[in-house]
Amino acid sequence: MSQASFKVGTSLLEIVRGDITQQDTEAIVNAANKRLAPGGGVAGAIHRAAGPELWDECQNLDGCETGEAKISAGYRLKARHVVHTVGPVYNNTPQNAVDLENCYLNSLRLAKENGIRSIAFPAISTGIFGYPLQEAAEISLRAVINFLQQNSSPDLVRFVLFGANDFQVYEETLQKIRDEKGN
Ligand code: AR6
Repeated sequence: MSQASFKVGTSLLEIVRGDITQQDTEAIVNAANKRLAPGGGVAGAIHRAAGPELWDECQNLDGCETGEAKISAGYRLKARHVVHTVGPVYNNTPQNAVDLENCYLNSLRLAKENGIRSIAFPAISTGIFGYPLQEAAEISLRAVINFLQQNSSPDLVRFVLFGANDFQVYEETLQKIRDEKGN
């Protein structure tokens, strides 16, 4: 089954295999570029599914720095909001991990500030930006788990993995972290 879930504090952490543009969470996260322009990968898919109004709004958001997050409406998506965050371009320096963790934490903070109760993330930076999947899985899962242990919202955080291999890596990494924590 391409789905796994586990309770963290009062919230639910899910990993699923699927397409982020089809998620019915209140917000989906876009693995964006600094201009918040449509681009390829997840960003291109989200802009296509949301319609041209999304790019119109993004042009007024004043861009986004690496590790930071901005919020917009979702337009034709099922999700009411898109949280745009810019992952690091992988170059194997320690700053990469800090930036990637900040993408998740700043997206979650912005969601919380906006009263968003459910949010879906893609595997930020692991496509065009070249972040090794295993390392990215570990950083992103730990960031979300730590956030949910310290905050009572959002109620649901879902990782949406596009490929079977990506899902498997996330599933195994989540299991490893749970074993370490003894649950
Ligand atoms: N749903 C879920 N995951 C997806 C989908 C989808 N519809 N499509 C691709 N993925 P990427 P990055 C996975 O390259 O590495 C853009 O041009 C994909 O398999 O979208 O952060 C932006 O404008 C991979 O695992 O994002 C930036 O310039 C993951 O999503 C740049 O690419 C991220 O791949 C950002 O690169």
